[in-house]
Amino acid sequence: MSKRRSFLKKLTLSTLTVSSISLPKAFASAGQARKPIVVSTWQHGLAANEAAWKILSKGGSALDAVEAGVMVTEADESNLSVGIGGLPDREGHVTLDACIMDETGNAGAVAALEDILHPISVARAVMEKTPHVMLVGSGARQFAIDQGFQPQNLLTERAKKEWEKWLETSHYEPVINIENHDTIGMVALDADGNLSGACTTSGLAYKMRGRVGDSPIIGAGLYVDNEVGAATATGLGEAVIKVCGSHLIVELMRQGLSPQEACETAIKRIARQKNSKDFQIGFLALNKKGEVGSYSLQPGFDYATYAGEKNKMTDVKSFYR
Ligand code: SD4
Repeated sequence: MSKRRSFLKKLTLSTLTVSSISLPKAFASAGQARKPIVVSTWQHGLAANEAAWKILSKGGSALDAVEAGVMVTEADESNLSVGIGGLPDREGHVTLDACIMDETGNAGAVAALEDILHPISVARAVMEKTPHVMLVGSGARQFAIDQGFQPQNLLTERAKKEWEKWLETSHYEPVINIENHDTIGMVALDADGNLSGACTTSGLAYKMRGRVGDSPIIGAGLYVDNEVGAATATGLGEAVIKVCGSHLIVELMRQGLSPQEACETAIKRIARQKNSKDFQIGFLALNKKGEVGSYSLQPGFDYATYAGEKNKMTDVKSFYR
């Protein structure tokens, strides 16, 4: 028998022997992923996670879960930075950005979309029904209407009043933490071990007309690689775009970093940017094993995790104190 064949024979035998012995529990579970699990940014992540969990806990897909999850935030008028009720641009238009990625690496996005309540569902339609990844502005709006989405006014009385107050000075400064109302980024691992993610926002309040942040940009506000993990971002989009933040984190995880180490490395990269003391960035990452990591530039960022029986908030450590 050749050396190689005898080696293979031994290997098969030893494999058989090991698998026929019952292993201690801890050993047997080593290597098993913590799933299903869903994580999402900020306090509003709790309600979003509830909707996602309804799907995940019944064995549904991570893709369906993240879409349903962030739709809760999009429809919440009390939230001033996602969907209806979002603060408008400086000309008074509510313009929405969103993207979604599935476990096959497919992606869809909309940017500067107006009058449509659920940009995440339009992003999903772009992914599933067009040969493109991203539609913007009036083209995105027209596509949504063609798909049966009903146009409606998204500028609430409250947001309009805030904008009118802002107009008195027209002083523009991206606020560090918008009192826990912020972009929702959500990533999930389903019972089948598949990852997906979604990210949706009305962007920075009083931005220039036409400004697009990181949230709808694949690789910036969100990235999913089903072999490795997923990441999402919140905060000053310009800073995230410049380092391809979410893609950077997924690539760092591919090289062996934990989600926590990857988020910290990406934040440290951003901390080198000019004026990094004056803005906020928060990253949230989940790997294939269901391990979660998060890190922010400034204090004040938190995220929600639903796994097992619990849906809970976690405060995030930051680079600056
Ligand atoms: C943006 N990243 O448009 C989004 C908004 C956000 O804190 O997360 N604000 O830049």
